[in-house]
Amino acid sequence: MDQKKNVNIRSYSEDNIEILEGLEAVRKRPGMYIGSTDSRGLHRLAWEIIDNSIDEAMAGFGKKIIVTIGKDKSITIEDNGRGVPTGKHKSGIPTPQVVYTILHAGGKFNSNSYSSSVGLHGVGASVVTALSTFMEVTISRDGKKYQQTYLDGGKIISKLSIIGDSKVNGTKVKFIPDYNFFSKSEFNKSIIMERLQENAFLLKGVEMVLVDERDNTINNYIYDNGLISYVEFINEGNTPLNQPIYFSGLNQDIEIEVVMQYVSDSYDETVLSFVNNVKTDDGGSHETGLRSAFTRCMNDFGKKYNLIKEKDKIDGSDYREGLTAIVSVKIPEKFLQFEGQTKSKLGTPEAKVAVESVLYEKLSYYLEENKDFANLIIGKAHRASSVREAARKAREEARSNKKGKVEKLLSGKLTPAQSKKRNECELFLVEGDSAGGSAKQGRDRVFQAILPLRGKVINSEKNVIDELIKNEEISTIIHTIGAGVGKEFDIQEINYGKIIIMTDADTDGAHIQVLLLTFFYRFMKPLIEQGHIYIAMPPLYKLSKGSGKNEKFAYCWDDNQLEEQKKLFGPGYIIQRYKGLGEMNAPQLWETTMNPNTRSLIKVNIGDGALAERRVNVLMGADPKVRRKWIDENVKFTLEDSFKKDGAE
Ligand code: 0RA
Repeated sequence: MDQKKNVNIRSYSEDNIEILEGLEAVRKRPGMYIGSTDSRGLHRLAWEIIDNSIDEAMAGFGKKIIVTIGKDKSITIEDNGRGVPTGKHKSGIPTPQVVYTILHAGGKFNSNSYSSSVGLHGVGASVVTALSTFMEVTISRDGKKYQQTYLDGGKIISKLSIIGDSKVNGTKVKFIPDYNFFSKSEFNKSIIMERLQENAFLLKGVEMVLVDERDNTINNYIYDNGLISYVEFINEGNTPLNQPIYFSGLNQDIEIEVVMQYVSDSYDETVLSFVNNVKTDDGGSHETGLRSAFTRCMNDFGKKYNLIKEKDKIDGSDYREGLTAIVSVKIPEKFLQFEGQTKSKLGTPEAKVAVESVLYEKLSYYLEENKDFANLIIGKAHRASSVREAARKAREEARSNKKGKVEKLLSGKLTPAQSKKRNECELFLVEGDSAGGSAKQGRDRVFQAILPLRGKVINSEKNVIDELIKNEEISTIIHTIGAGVGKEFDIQEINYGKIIIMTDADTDGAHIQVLLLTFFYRFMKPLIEQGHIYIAMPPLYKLSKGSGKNEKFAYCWDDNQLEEQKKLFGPGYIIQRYKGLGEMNAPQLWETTMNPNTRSLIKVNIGDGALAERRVNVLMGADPKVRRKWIDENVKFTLEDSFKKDGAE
């Protein structure tokens, strides 16, 4: 007995050395293991642990996953699956310790046929331990509750021990990231919420709960209709053209699910794809299969019933205007193949074939059974194709006499920059003529151009492209940027490296921001995707004290800053609250909001395509009731977060 114990202790200490060495590598170069050490990298830690619980649910064990963000900067992930096996691994070390402290041991540690923790994330749970000051694993199985804790990057302070009895099974992992490694020291509720909700859609009937102890909120997601609920969620706020169409099938060991729904008030195509329940942001072979089967089905039907003639120039994309589609595939590990820098593009060629053949067969049948629907979509495609053709012609015209005509059109509106280096140039879209005037005087004329916006920018969600172009403000913006619009937009041709929206810091200003962002999102999406759109941040207050030579003053961007400045200034200060840009004179506007050395800008980017899409839909879409409700529930969130704002620049 004693002897055996000794051996164990020895092997523990030996293993310790090896383990520490392994995890030390992660601590030396965290980026190599988790991609980056920004907010994304921090959240990767959570995904590593959450994916393991999701795998267990995908294998059919466990119906509930609870994620708790703690006040102590911890995060806890608890599932009610079978529990991590507690017996000894072949190395003699208890399995949980292997999984949570040995590098590369945990990439995949169950034998599910499908696994989310391979390929996309899947660096293993031990990487999380390596980058945490505290890691505690609690396992309930076989009537017992087991626990082990690791500190400061994987130091083992005690053996896996039984701490009590348990009638239920499950795994709970609590960790506190070592924030010294990360540039962000907080988990972001909305990022985690989006991810849990996404997983709840994909794991029909599994409940995902997010408890945030920092603000005492609980959100839970459970969808008995899975992907059908997902497509309805994305399209909420738009007018659906049809009930969601759902197909599923199996081909070459690949499980396929597809759901599709059209909306009548958007021309956009939204395709989301997933592999083993992990989103593939860059698409890949499963998406290719989907598009190809879809086009083929429509063309074949159209030709068969003489709805499409040989001369018609209908393109696959014409069929997909207004379509929201989700394709989710489950691929056995042996087929998995990912491409691209972020490994979020599916390579697996079998997936294209599988999706294509399942969808072609089922959709062809569906179209025969639902001829009205098929007619409707083919009619829509004809119109889309003629609009596309018209936009192409318009752009060619604009290009052939770009100089003279456009300059004339913009004279009196645009104050251009002198520099011909387009990348360096900045375009300020300024709310109102008076602020436009100050901006013109205050700017650096070498690289800053000013375009004042007078009337209301029209709501682009409700308008199709050819109507939009007729709106004067929108048309001026399109010509100023100079790169076309909609499908014909070509980012290579933009005249400005930065396009900066400068509005008053009030609700009207926020509204203009949302309208412009919606327009860019809908019709010049690459501008947002490639980080060309910014929001200027004028100060809210000016604090001053004394007069003449003794005057001192400071600008404040929020109430905290104001309070701090008040303390610094001592009694006798005067506060000016800026109600609009117009209250600042030209030098003030330059100094606070336009001078690259002193201003702050917010870079606009799209976090989650689907969510941004839906928020745009809800905010701008046709149904005012939905919009109203959503704004009431989320108003703060909306303005702060409807487009994720990156750190100030
Ligand atoms: C391997 C085998 C078994 C369960 C698990 C792994 C498992 C791992 C995790 C990670 C988080 N939650 C988890 N739940 C389960 C099954 C062993 C058996 O009971 O047959």
